[in-house]
Amino acid sequence: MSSDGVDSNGAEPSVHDVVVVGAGFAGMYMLHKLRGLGFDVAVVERASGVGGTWYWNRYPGARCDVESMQYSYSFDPELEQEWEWSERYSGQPEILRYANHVADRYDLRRDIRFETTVTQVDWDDADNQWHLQTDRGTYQARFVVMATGCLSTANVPHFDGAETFEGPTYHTGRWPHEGVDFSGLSVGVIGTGSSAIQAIPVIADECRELTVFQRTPNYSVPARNEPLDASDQADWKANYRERRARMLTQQAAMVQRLPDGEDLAKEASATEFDERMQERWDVGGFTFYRAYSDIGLDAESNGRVAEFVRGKIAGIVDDPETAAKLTPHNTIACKRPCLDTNYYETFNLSHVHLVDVSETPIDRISAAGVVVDGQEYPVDALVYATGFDAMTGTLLRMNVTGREGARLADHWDAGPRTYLGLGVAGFPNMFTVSGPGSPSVLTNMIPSIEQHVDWIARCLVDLRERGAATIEPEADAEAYWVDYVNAVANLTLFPTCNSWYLGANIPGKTRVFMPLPGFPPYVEICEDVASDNYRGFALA
Ligand code: N01
Repeated sequence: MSSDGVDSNGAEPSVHDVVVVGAGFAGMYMLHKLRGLGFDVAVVERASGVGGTWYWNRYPGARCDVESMQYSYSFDPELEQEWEWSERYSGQPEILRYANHVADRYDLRRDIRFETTVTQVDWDDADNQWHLQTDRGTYQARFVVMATGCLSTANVPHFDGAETFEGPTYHTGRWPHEGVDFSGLSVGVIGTGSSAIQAIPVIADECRELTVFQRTPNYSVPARNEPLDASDQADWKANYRERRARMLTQQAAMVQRLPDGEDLAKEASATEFDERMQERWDVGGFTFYRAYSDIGLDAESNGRVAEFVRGKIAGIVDDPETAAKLTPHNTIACKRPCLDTNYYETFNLSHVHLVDVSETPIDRISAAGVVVDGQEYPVDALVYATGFDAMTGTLLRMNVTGREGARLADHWDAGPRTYLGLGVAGFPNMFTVSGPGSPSVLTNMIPSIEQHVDWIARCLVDLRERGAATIEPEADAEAYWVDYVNAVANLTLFPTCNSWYLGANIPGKTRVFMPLPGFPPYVEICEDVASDNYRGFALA
């Protein structure tokens, strides 16, 4: 960028009040909200359509594990009433249709520049503006909102020889739009996280042979998906305000089908414990993990619940050796809990094979398959269900620099540092929606997104009314918040396993717990900060 604001191609930058990066559920609502408040907003989006995570994750079986009536926007009662969901948990195509409906209904597309990837984001102290470079021109704005999603940069682990593989390879998070026909093929799947657990039963239905390469076995609970009962949907719609309000009082911003248990798992009698867990296993969904109040907090209680699921695996999987390989021994619900439809059952099919790569990792990929411990497992197509560089990957890849050219990558060298998961010291007028340090991925994402967007919008209006040009977290407030998030996480069992919450899935990534457990107290703090003259932020 030259001093006269002209980019290297000689084109004038596109100048706005706010540039929003990303047109998923966060970016779309941010645009709609700020537009309604009179701001000039441009959204840049690397995909060719809206929907964010639901645009990219088109793998077979992709489905939300938050129930449909709760995984939707609440900001417009008319939208709530007019949209009809068809299943208890919506599949990816239906959620993407909903995202497109929202984009059309609120005429969002006219302010979204699709197929535009941000390559550099620089704050200029001289003009108090952000300057964004993209592969399709430059942008300039006083404010930038990173609505880039928590799971938007695919993790493709390095395997020697991967480039020599002669068949097609896919990553679950970048699935081809036209779909993939696996019929008659031998397919390999690497990974057994949420994406794989959903994809494996569906791919197994279609392909000739399926070989799953598992590094860590995973706990999974039945989702019990089913067509959404019309009277259930009507009941939700008739009571939406009260239900939405109740969702916001819950730790994960969603209500469950059964009331939360308030007692301790470790104190329950064997009969009472088994009956309660069985009831929740039969109902399906995350209510399973709310059976007792201490499942995520107390190792002994957690161990009882883990043992219950281990018993289920042993009961479902016919071959004892396969059952043993599929059986996890780590803390349950320490990694992101998975919900499934026939996951463990799939391993009873004679054409489905499980290869344990926990002790002998994948040696390499050959032209014809995957090599483990010197043995080649031939596959025609290979699916990487290997997850994401979560929460920080996308932000860091945009080469953000703040005051005096300080790099976000340096500021976050020892793990992400934010205040409230909303702002970063030294990076004025930059907001992160569902950023590290906020409840984000530990919650139902849409209410979390709405809370952040509403907070940011209120903040921008307040700044406009006060005539303030900049807002940024104070270094002390940020340091306090990083300690606070760590202290809260350390009260739980979350830090006891290797999860992407900790960055443990990416070689070399600093191990630090990134999201903040507990939605309601967090919302209260955000409200309090805003009402208390944006305590912890410097305004100028
Ligand atoms: O990714 P993951 P995901 N060699 O990181 C394995 C959300 N989501 O895409 O556990 C061999 O969970 C890795 O092994 P290990 C949800 O928040 C939601 O499945 O690290 N294996 C693991 O098994 C979820 O948590 C929904 O030892 C390797 C797998 O790959 C998040 O997205 C659906 C490996 C990655 O699992 C991410 O889920 C889907 C290697 N070198 C996703 N590297 C719903 O709403 C990695 N692995 C339902």
